Amino acid sequence: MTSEPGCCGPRRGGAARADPGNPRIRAQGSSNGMILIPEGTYLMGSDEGYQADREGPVREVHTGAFRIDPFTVTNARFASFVKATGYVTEAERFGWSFVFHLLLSPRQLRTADRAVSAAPWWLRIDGASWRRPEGPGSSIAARQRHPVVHVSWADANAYCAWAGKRLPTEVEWERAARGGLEQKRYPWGDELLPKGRHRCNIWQGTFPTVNTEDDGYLGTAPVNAFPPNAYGLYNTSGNVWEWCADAFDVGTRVIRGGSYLCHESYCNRYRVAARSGNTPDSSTGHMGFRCARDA
Ligand SMILES: [Ca+2]
Repeated sequence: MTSEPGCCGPRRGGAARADPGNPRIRAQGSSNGMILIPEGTYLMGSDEGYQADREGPVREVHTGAFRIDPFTVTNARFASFVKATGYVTEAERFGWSFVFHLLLSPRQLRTADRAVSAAPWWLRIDGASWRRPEGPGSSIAARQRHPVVHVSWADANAYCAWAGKRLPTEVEWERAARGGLEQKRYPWGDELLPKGRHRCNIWQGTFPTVNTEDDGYLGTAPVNAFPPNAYGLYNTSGNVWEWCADAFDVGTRVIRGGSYLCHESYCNRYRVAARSGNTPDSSTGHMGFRCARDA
């Protein structure tokens, strides 16, 4: 098993960008549809995974009561935010974002920049953004209920501020994702395929070249695909990485949950204790977010 730095989240790499110039955002929204997680303790982390990820040691942690969204933020919801505020995302201001190679056309593959030497399956695509997830000519028209992607940590925070919400802390995220189960590998238990059924959108086949799509999806799945965990949260394992509020390391923020690119042989970070990080200005086609709120 290998773990390359570009596997979970290729990084933008510090290029300068224009002044944001985004409007002041006025909070609105309500906690309708959010899930109340009561005050309590749970066993966080695991003793497996990659040492450098610092999943362990397993320890008891406490959270106050909080609310969390059952779904990651969809393209439709993000479009409402942009329409109401005129917000311009970091990917749009930089003028490009990272897209996975199998989602691109032969022409794009010939001409685009393979920007991450350790992970050549990530291409820097000019014009890729939440509106055009695979660059010019692509669209979210048929993906209204899919997670918004190509959003940076700052973009996620701007949306949350507008919605009157916030990003979950990592401790909150894992508590909610575990769904009340103690020290299970996945939000539904220890078996990846209970009764032979797929429970999340990850990778089947040979990474990064052949995806058999046994779970039904090559890229993102709708946010309500697959059954929820016992708390009612959907897709906390796989589909898209989810930004959390906390720092992961110096200069990076936590991402949790893994994505449609995770595979047992390569990057098994779709486990509920798994964690990674990315720089807050980075955006990719496999990172999104869900919102939380104080109870
Ligand atoms: Ca899949």
